[in-house]
Amino acid sequence: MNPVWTVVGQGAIGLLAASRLHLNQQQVQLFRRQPGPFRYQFEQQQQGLRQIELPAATAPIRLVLIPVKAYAVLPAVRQLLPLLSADAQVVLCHNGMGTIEQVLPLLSPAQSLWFVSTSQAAFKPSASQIRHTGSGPSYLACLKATDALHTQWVQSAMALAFEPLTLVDDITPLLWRKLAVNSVINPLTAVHQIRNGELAQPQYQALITQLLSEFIAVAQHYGQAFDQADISRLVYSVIGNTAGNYSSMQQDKIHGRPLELDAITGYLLQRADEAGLTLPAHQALYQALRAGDQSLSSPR
Ligand code: KPL
Repeated sequence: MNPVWTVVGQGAIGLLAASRLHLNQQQVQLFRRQPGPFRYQFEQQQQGLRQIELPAATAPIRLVLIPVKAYAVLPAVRQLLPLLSADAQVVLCHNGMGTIEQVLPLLSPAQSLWFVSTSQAAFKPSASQIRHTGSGPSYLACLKATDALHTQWVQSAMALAFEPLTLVDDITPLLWRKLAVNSVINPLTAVHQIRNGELAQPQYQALITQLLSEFIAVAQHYGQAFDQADISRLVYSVIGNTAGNYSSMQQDKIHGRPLELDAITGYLLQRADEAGLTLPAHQALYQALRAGDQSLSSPR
């Protein structure tokens, strides 16, 4: 019998992962605020629609994927702690940085922590519909050693949930790389309320260049070397590959939900502050989004 996976919440990436696990004959339960099973429609790329029903989670929880927004990670972990088994494997998956340091000290000696950084894209047209909208590489790293059996369970399940998945020893450089992408695309699309592809327009070019050079200065201070041309190519390739999509921050803003700003732009500003650096372009985006300020909404 396969071990049971618990997926926290009912966000787009979480339901994508839960659906793929379920369709690959894994046992999956959902840890949500609402009681009872959750029934939804899953639209896979080129594979049509599937109706899926997943049961509500029951304790003890041994294998748990927490694909919630960065600001919700700590509250979710605190809520889960009394329900976790002594050997629980906790997998985080979100944009931005800063949660690993917060969660690690909360786990007991035999519990382990993992992180998945993904470029899979999913969209919820309604509360009970989930659409897989884009595929891309994902990376998995173990942040706290565990035994061979638990390693095998986590690695094989995450490969099903996030395929194509690569196992890495050190997730930090990849998290910085993703931070570069998210710290440009997410706040800009949220401030201007545009699709990702609009950022390829020439009027955004100078600002994107400045955001990236500010990012590179901070990353370098923390031992992460990035080349401007290289990172710029990466950001423009994501802009091109996700041209028709709205970023998660644009969606959160338009629906009046909290923004992942503190784990993305805020994280960068905090690290810059500690390093004695100033980041005027990131600071301006941060302030515009914090204040709900629309003054940057016309770049022309
Ligand atoms: O990760 C994303 C997000 O929307 O959060 C990007 C890469 C910007 C794709 O939209």
